[in-house]
Amino acid sequence: MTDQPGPRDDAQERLPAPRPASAPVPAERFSAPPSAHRNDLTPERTGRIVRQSANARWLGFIAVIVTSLFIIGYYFYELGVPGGLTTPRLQQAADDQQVTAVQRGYNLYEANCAQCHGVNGEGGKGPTLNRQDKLFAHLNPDYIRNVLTVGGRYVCGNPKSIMPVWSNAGNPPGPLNYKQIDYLIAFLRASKDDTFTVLDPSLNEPVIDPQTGKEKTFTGWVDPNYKPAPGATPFPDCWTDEFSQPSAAPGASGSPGASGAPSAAPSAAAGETVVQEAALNIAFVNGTLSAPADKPFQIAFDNQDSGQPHNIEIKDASGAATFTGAIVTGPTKVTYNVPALKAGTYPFVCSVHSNMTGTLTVGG
Ligand code: HEC
Ligand SMILES: [Cu+2]
Repeated sequence: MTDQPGPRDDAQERLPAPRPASAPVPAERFSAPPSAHRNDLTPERTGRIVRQSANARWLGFIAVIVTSLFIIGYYFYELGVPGGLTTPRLQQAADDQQVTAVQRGYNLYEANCAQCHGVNGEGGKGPTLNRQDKLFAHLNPDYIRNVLTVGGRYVCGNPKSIMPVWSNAGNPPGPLNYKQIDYLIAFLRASKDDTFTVLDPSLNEPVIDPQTGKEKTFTGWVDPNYKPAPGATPFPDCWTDEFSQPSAAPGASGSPGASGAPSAAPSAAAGETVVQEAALNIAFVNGTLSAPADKPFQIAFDNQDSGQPHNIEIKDASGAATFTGAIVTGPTKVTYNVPALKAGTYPFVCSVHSNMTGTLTVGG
């Protein structure tokens, strides 16, 4: 601004002081009132500054408190309150994901696997999956992944295994992708102690049980506290080995070697009855058999299932096995010598495939 005479060496805004036209130009350099140029503080101003700084200190104090509380709170939110009161946030997120994986695995299992392994893994055409000793020592995630990638032949080396390849990384590729395989593994390894909600596979909404009106739930299979009995043999690598172990020896008169020459069957010299049974497509061809009471008899068993192990196991009313025939892999014929049985009705099964069942009527 150059409308004022005199040197201007500071940039302060000045209001032009009114002056009479006649008066000489004041000698003062500044046109602001003298109060503006005071360097000392008035008592009011001092008071104000003191009050302001007290406020500022409070504000700062509160800011520090709030920030520290936030940091402490966030610390516990992130890492969990000690003593297990809350779950760390990352852990929580992982748990939620785990739950989702198990729920999806459940649906995949029921849709693809239950037909052979049973709705609860109790077994059927395929081996049981829900047994603790098996889950403990045998069905680990890597193993399950391999089985699903290679197919059933991975288990016992049986090239005719009825279990197909499931993973689309297999050869030939199966129907499930790596994520779905992960979900299945998560489900098979889920803990017994955890309860999960059944979700509708397409809607992803909880399924309501029409009877109770409540959400349907399921639990995992794995008992986290399971400990095998000391000295127990771990589950064999090949599930059928379990049946062919000599544990059944005392009553296992059906072993083809022990029961004399199988060729003796047609002769049945002693007038023994010969009952015909066959197995095809993992089922007994004759669902009902009959035999005389209190007399030993023979079962001519024709396993027509190529590559499939089958036998006949006759149970009594209590469900205990009264006769266990040797397991034979088809196509084969074998003759079982069954000891005398009292009159009655006896269910029989294939020891390998728990869904192969029939009824034997003795002395009917
Ligand atoms: C057509 C029937 C069938 C279907 C469907 C089926 N499996 Fe299997 N599974 C078998 C048979 C049979 C075996 C035993 C392998 C063999 O020796 O042939 C087996 C073996 C297994 C094993 C290894 C068991 C062991 O004792 O080592 C696992 C794990 C398994 N299946 C998981 C699954 C899963 C998961 C699914 C669904 C994606 C499935 N299976 C679908 C028939 C089936
Ligand atoms: Cu069988």
